[in-house]
Amino acid sequence: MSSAPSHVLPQNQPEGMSQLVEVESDNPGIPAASADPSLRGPWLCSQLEAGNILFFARTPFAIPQNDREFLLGRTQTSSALHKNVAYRPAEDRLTGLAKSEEVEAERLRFILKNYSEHATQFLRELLPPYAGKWKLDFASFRPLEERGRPARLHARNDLPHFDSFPTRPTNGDRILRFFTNLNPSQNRVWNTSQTFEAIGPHFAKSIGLPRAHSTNSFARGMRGLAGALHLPGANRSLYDSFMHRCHNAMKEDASFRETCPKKRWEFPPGSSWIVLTDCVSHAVLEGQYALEQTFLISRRAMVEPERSPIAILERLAGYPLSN
Ligand SMILES: O=C(O)CCC(=O)C(=O)O
Ligand SMILES: [Fe+2]
Repeated sequence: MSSAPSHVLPQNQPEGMSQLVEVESDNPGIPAASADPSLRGPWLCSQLEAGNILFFARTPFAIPQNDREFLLGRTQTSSALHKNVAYRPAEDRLTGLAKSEEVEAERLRFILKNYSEHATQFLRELLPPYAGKWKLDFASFRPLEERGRPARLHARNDLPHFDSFPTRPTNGDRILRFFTNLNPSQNRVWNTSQTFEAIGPHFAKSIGLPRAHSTNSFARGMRGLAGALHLPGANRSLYDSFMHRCHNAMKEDASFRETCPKKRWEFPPGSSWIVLTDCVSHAVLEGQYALEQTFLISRRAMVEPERSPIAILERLAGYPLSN
């Protein structure tokens, strides 16, 4: 990895550049880990909330070798494993596969279910302040080479962005992702730039904060009706609409993406890492074959809630941005 250990602050670094926290029991940078294990979880949470990356040189739970072989495409028969696939834990089902791919879909569902369950159990133990205070979002398998992967501008993941999901508003809750590089020989390469704390206010100025919802009873009634009819975007809070516009603005802004300070990360084969991707501006540049599980963590579970994007934006706005 191209980084100093987490407890050494590099000199002359722009504000809000992510650092790597190597989570190993003998890392002397983790304070009091051995003396008082009850401090370890909150400390790791505070590192995530500061925009740092928790890094595991080896995935902290086993992924069976025959499952890896299957995912790497050595034993499949069709094209099912040649595209990104999402797994929805709440419904125990995959999306993104065709009917003809059913046999492989079944095996893939089983592997993603396992990954999802292991990641959940692992996070429960690693990060007690967040445990159970989350909504389990999707898991995904990412078999495509990221370098040069064609995508619409707003869907491009090789341009620095804060995550915001147009179809899953969080209402101020946090997006935490657990990634694993399954590739046996190739690193997964990311850039990160400054955190939301450092550059969110700049985007708030350039794209404008959302205007407060009107409190008159007609407008309230119309919003209630739109919600009851499940109209698209009806439940999207002011926070979500800002974060989505910010995500798009970052990708559209050629000067930002070219001139923003960048740190390059190389996640080796067999490693895992955890990031709050709504406050770490990130881009994936290279790599093929990754697994990922997303958690939507209650904003109320944060150990430093005032550092959350919603708190930063509400301080700027002077009014609530959640529903
Ligand atoms: O696949 C990756 O490594 C990260 C891509 C990304 O930015 C995302 O899924 O939001
Ligand atoms: Fe992303």
